[in-house]
Amino acid sequence: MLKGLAGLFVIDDEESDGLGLPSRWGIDDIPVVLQDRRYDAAGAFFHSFNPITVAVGYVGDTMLVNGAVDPVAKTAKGWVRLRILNGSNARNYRLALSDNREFHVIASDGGLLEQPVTMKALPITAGERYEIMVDARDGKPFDLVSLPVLHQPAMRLPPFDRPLPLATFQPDGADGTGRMPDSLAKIPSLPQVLPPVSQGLVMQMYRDAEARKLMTDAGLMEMAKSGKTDPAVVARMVDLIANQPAMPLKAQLTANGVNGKPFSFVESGFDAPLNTDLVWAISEETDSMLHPVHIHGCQFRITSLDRKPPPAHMAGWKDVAPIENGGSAEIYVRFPQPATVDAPFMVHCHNLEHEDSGMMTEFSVTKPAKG
Ligand SMILES: [Cu+2]
Repeated sequence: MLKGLAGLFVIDDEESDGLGLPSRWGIDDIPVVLQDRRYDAAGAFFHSFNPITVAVGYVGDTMLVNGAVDPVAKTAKGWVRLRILNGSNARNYRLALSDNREFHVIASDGGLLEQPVTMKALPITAGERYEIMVDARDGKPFDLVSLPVLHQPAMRLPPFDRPLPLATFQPDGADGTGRMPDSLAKIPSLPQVLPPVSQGLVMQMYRDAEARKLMTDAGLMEMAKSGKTDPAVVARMVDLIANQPAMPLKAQLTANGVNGKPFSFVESGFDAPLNTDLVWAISEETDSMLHPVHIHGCQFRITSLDRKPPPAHMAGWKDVAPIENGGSAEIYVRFPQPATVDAPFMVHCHNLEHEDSGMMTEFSVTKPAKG
C-alpha cells in the first residue's frame, strides 16, 4: 500500500440502487480514501520497521486524501454521499465536519445499515469503510476534519493534535437529485441464543515494552496526559520515528503474534467449519494498543464490543473489528466458502506494521464431518 495505490471496490445492487441515494460519481457520490504519509529527504515515502513502528505502526505527518494534499471537491448542492475508506497503514481517525454539523452513517464495511445513524464524530480504524450522507442542501462549504483520537499518544503527534481539515467540499453545483431514505436495508436479527465461543483470537505484542520505554523516556506519555503539545517532546519522537535503525528482519517478523506465535509461512493455523454459525472472541493481551482485526472470507456481525452491544453504526455487516485499551469483541460469523490448508484465509491486525511483524494467522474452512 505504501508503494502503490489504494482504491475502492464499489459494489451496488438493486437494493442500493432502489433507494434514491446520491449516485453520480464525483458529483454527489464521492470516494474518500484516507492515508497518512511521511516523506524522506529525497521526497519519497518514508518507511522503516524500527522498534517504534512495530509497536505503534506507521506515524505520518502529512495527510493524503485520494492521493492529494488538501483536495477540494465541487459537489452538487444537496445530499452528498461520501464513501470513506481508511486506507492508512495504521492511523485511526475521528471524523467530523468543520461546522460541527451532523452527518448520517448509512453503510459499514460489508453493506448498508438498517437505518441511517446520525453522528457528529465517527471513529474509523485502518481498513474500515463507512459511507456517510451530508446534508449540503444549504450550499455552504464544509471540511471533513479529523479530531484527535483517544488512547493512542503517538497518533496525537502534530498535526493530529488538533482538529485537522482533510478535504474541502464546495456544494455549489447544480441541485442534487439524491435523497436520504428513512430505512436502508433488511439486516437479519441476531439469534436470541448465540452458539458458544468456538475460537479465540488473542492479539499479542512481544516487544511493546521496549517501545513504551522509548516513548516514555521521550516524554510522550506525560505529554499525552497533559493534553498540551510540547515541541521538545515532538522533536524527540520524530527523531525516534525517523532515525531509529530498522530492526533485523528476523526480529521484525517475530515482534508480534496471534494466539502465542508470530505468523509462520510453514506452520498451518486452525480450521473453521464451512456454512456453520460461529462465535469468535477477539482480545488483546497486555499492550492496550489499537488492533483493527480483519478476517478474510466473511462478513460478520459484532455481537459485543468491550462486553457491551456495539454502537449502532457498527451493528451491521463488518469485516474489521477494532479493539483497543485492553478491550475485546465477539463476532457472529459464517464462512460460506471453503479454504484449504494450502490456500487458507487470513485473520490479521489491519495495523499493517503489526501484521507485517507477525500479527496474522491463517485458517482453513472445511465441511464439518458428520457426527
Ligand atoms: Cu494490531
